[in-house]
Amino acid sequence: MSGRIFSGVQPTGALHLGNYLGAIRHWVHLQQDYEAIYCVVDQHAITLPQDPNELRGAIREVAAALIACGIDPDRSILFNQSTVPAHAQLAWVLMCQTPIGWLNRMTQFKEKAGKQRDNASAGLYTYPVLMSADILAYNATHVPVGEDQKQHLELARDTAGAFNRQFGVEFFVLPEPMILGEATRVMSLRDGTKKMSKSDTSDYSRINLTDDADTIAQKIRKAKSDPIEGMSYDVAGRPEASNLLTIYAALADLPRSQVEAEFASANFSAFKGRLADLCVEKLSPITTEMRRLLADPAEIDRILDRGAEKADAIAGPILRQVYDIVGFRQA
Ligand code: AQP
Repeated sequence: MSGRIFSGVQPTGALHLGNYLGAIRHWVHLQQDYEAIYCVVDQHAITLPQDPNELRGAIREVAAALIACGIDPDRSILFNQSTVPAHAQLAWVLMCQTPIGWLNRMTQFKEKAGKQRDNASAGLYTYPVLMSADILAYNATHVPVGEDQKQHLELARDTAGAFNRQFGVEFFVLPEPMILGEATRVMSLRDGTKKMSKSDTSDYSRINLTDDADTIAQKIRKAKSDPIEGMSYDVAGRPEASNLLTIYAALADLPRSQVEAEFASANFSAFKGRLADLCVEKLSPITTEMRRLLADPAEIDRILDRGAEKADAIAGPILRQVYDIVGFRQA
């Protein structure tokens, strides 16, 4: 084994192509070489308001999606965050090592809080510290994420370093980000300058792993295009064309330059047809397997419970050592 990886995904809605290409499909490959811990981060989800019944459903749905994508719960640890208390407990200790100035620099808070910053929850503001705790609770060596999480990963490294310095220990490993593949930042189908996101109000902005073939084809047909002849990669000048070429390359497992050359003289609509076919070919087995798994929610719960036990067996002792280092008396 080359190390221990931790990564998480929020149950804030159906997973989309950005989650899949930017993160999850790499998680599947990494299971072979790393001790892998994958978490449905439900405590992160409530940093924005969630309907309790929808949240319960989304936790199972995301777990089913991960398994359907190829995460093997017998090989990797798969669980939901709130069932392992060390995450929230360690977050408090780390919160006390994290200067407010570091949190003030986090761009995701600014984007998500928008103009209503004073009304945003303290949870949304301190979210990156909980993410640091998620990783450090396992002393994970590597964290595979999409580009959007890079800044939070740097904070996790800074927080680990601050703790080690404050207590004069070499306790926390500084986790390395792993930002892999061609599609590290998949953009919205409606606006090539915005990240594809679960919380975008337009369902046409993303391909969900739950979409059927007709919906996928329709969303790709309606994706924003531009009037320039042929397909070419130029992020600044042609963000939408560049995004679709990147998606194609990632799904086909081809270098982007090869895809660009292949479609250099194709018009947008011909290219979209080919992309839709490829998307359906790659995603429909996942959707079918997800539906099969979701027909037995009790089995998903059993998988998550088994994962939580294994996660707790790693994180519990690490938390107790942290408590000892900071000077807490333990029962
Ligand atoms: N558009 C994306 N392109 C590449 N990677 C992405 N990821 C998310 N969006 C893209 C990566 O997917 C993993 C899980 O993400 P998450 O759901 O926990 O959080 P997120 O980054 O906040 O994703 P969303 O879809 O934007 O969710 P909401 O709208 O709820 O905030 C992470 O590794 C992430 O980098």
